[in-house]
Parts: sequence; C-alpha cells; structure tokens
Amino acid sequence: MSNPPHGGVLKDLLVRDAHIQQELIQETNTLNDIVLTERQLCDLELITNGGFSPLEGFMTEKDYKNVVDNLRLADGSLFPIPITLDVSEEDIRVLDIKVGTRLTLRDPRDDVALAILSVEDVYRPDKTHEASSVFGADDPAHPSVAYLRNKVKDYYVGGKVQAIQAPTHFDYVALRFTPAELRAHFKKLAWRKVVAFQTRNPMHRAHRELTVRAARQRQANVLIHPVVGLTKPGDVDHYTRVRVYQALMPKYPNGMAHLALLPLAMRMAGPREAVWHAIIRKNFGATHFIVGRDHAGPGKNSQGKDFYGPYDAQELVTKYRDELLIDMVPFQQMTYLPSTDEYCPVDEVPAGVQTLDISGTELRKRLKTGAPIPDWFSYEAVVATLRESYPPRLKQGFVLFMTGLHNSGRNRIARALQVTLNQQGGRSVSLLLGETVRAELSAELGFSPEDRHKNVQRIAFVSAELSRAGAAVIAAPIAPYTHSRKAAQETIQQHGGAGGNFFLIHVATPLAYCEETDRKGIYASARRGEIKGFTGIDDVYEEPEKPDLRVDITKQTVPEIVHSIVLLLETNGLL
Ligand code: PPS
Repeated sequence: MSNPPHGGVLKDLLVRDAHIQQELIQETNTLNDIVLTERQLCDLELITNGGFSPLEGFMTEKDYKNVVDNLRLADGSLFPIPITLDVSEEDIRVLDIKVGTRLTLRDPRDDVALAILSVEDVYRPDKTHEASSVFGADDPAHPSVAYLRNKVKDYYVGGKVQAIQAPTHFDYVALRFTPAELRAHFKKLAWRKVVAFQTRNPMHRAHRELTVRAARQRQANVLIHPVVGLTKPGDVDHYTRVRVYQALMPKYPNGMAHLALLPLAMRMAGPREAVWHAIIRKNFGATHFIVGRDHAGPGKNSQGKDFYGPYDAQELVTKYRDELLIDMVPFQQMTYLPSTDEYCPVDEVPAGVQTLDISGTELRKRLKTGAPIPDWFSYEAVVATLRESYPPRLKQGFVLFMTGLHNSGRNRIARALQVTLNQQGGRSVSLLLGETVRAELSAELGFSPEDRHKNVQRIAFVSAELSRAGAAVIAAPIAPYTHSRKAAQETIQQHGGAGGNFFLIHVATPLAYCEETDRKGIYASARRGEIKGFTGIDDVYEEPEKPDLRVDITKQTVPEIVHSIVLLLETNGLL
C-alpha cells in the first residue's frame, strides 16, 4: 500500500476533469490565454497530476501569505513553497483579468490548452519579503531570488484550475509517471515501503550505495526520482543525467529500484524545499524520503557563505515529521574506504581509516581533460555517458573570432589557418569569411551600425551551432563594434557547446598599411566618398581592449601568426 497523499486525497485533476474535457476545450475558444513560462508549466503539470496535492490551482493571496510566513495554506495544511501564477499589469488589462475571469493556460512549446483557470483574486506580492522569508535572504546570488527579481512579473493571479490535458513530452516518455501511475506501479510490484531519492545531479557509486543502505535499513524498495523540470542554472542537462540514471539502474539488485522522472521546477530553497520534496514524494506514494547534506542548497551567498547550514533541511523535515507522514531517512555524506572497497557515511568512518573522495570540481576537471575516473568512484557505463556529453577538450569545438580592418590580413590568416587545421585533422573546419557571410547569410544587409551588428550576431549564431557540433570555426568579419563582439562572445560561450571555447583575435595591422596595400582600391573609393560609412575612413573601428591574441602582418609573417594561433589553441588544451 502506498503512502496516503498529503491532505488525504490525491488531487488528480486530470482524472477528475476527464469527463468534461470536450466542454473545456470548446470553452477555450471563447477565453483569453496565458501562455505559461517554463516554470509555470512545470508547476501546472504537478498541480494537475496531483504531485502538489492538496493544491488545486495557483495560490490566492491568503494562501500565499500564509505559506510565505508560516509554511501553511490558509486552511492550515503544511505547504512550504508559494506556487503562484505571475502576470504583468499589461496582462491584467489586455486579458481582462479580474475576479471571476476564466483564462486558458497554454503550453509555451506547442500552444496546447492545458487547463482553465478561474480567477479568485489578483494581488501584488511583496517580493522582498517573499525572498527573505522563503529563501532566507533577499540576496540575488540565490538563483530563485534572482529569478524573482528579474523574471517574475509584478502581480499574482490566484485560483483553481480545471485540467484539460497533461503537457506532451517527447523525451523519456516511458520514464514519466503521474502520482497515480506510480502508485499503481508500486501496487503491481507489491512494494509496501518505498524510499525515494531526490537528485538533480548525475549519480555515481556513492549514490547507489547510499540508496541501497537506506533500503536495507528500512527494508524498503528504492524510487530514484530525479528532477527533470528546472534545476540550478549550470547543472548537467537532464538528457545527459537521465542517460546516466539509465546506465546506473542495472547496478541495483534486480527488482530493488525503480526510476521515474519528476517534472519539478526546483527553487533551491534548502530546508523549505526539503519539506516540499517530502510532500511531493508522499503524493507519488513513497513512504520514506532521503534527505542528505545541504539538500537543495543553492551554494554560496554574496558574502561567500553557504545559504543554509548543511543539516538545516534535515532539521526542518524533522520539525514537521508528525504532519508530513513520510519518514525521513537522513544521510551524511558518503565517503569511500579503499581498505575495504566500500562506501560509508562520513560520521561512521572508524578512526584512522583512510578515505577517498572526488569533488564535483575535480570530476568536471577530469572530464574536461579526459583524465581517468576510477572504478571506485563511478561505473564505466556512467562515465562513458558523461564523456559523450562532456567531451575532453581535444574533442571540443571552438571559435576563433578574428576582427580587424579591411585588408588587414584577416582573410589571408584565416585561410592559412583553415589549411593548417585541416592538416591537423580531428575536427571539421568551417571558415566564415566576411565576404562569404555577406553573400550567403546577410545578402540583404548593408553597413549601417544596426546591420553590421545583425551581421555579426548571425555569424555568432552559426559559429555557436558549428562549435557545439565539435567543429573548429574560423570567423573573420570586420566586426568593428565592441558591443557586437561582446554579444557574439556571449552567444558562443553560452551555446557553443562543451567548453564554450571562444577566442578573440585582433588583427591589428595599422590602417595606413591596409590602405597602402589595397590593390582593389576600396579605401581609395571610400576616401573619394564613393563608399559611405567605410570602416577606418568614415566609420569607427573600436579596437578590442583585451583580445586573446593581437597580431599584425607588418610585424609578423602569416606563418608566424598562424603558429601563434596554433600555440594559443594548444595552450588551451584544444590541439
Ligand atoms: S561587418 O562590419 O563586420 O558587418 O563587416 P563585414 O561583413 O565583415 O564586411 C565584409 C566586406 O564588406 C566590404 N564593405 C565594407 N566594409 C566596411 N565598411 C563598409 N561601408 C563596407 N562596404 C563594403 C568590406 O570590404 C569587407 O570585406 P573584407 O574583405 O571582409 O574586409
């Protein structure tokens, strides 16, 4: 028998409202729409499938205030995190949002109508108070405080929802279970005790040992219940993580453990989040819940200190144990004992016994350099999966972004470099010369500041896509403006794949030389005013202040310059 849901009744709105689905769909044609944000979408999925029972919608002001101040809904039920639907003043006006309005809530990915909200109130939250009460400090170093300040709109709309359908997922569909489905699954397997394990990270041997230990202690089965909604920015993407979990599952004794994905938008609220996680796991039918060290902690605050104490989460869950009715299995950090080849909680290590650990930072470093990751730390299949997503630097793509005046030697260097990198092999090499891009991608653009900016951003977009696929990209536009180069750098670092390898090379050949040696006479035309807004003549070239490399063909030969770029790549572990 699964654990009863929080509040006693599973609020599976999808099942409850299935019989009126057609009427609701009809009604959406007559209503205004709110297209949900990614976070609201995650929240709605768990509201409608009962993961957030006893919630039946987004919180009204009364519930919200009580949750923020007392971790309770207005009716007194324990609920530690505000689940709110934020809208702007303009939304309120344009969508005519007021008490009694019905609104269609739509999936931002495919525009499908997922639910209808009946507005009970519209209110302006005190975000500063929310930040300090819920997250412990109004400190933007906390990702949810930053989110609250920068992304959350100024008003909240409270009200119950009627479910039309669950969001459609295309990834790992077979691993996604609603609370009702998971409960049915446990029943089918005759699992009476289920210890749930929450994670937003890849799992290694320590996690397998910890969960098996928990199962042994409580004579229970294990539910691996990782979050695949929104986690902390910078986390390993969920595609990679799920492949890791899939690689790990066969390491459990047959029939001991089950993997199910949770579409939760985490808030990284530490202790409050742990209580929330416990409630959610209870709704999914678990009887036990593992709370480890620094559960759902967001890391350091702006003073460089941890936001929460390492065991604050365990303490808060303990405080509410009588209401939670899901047993916490507290855990200390696990550590490896080489002498006996086993894992053990740090507080149980016998005196004088040697221990081994690999920190997250060290693991990332080893993945980056391709250095070995020992068997005692992880499993071959897990490491292989991670290495696929985090190729060592030798296999990562990169972008060499060469900026400089017309006829500065940019194109000659870029072509020579293309040949050198092709000779080296190992990566596909893409050359994006200014003139090629102008002909193939930006044919309709001119040379106004706006058009030049657009042109450079298109180059950045293509470079990032190629680099993410592992290519060596040589981009060589004039790119005369600092802000354009900066934006290009950001795009490539964020979207250019593992490493986000971007190098700015300033071809700093002096204008006089560029002009003197310009056989095609373009500078001469510009001087005569036949070409307007020409870089270096009557349009600015803003010199990069801190390029990764500055070269000049009046001081070095092209082979020397190419060699200095090769050395730059080598120094960065890319060749
Ligand atoms: S930008 O500013 O980065 O968008 O310029 P880019 O696309 O690299 O310029 C490509 C070539 O266009 C020729 N051209 C001009 N350059 C600068 N200013 C003006 N007004 C202009 N009009 C045409 C220029 O010769 C560039 O050629 P390369 O050989 O790439 O330097």
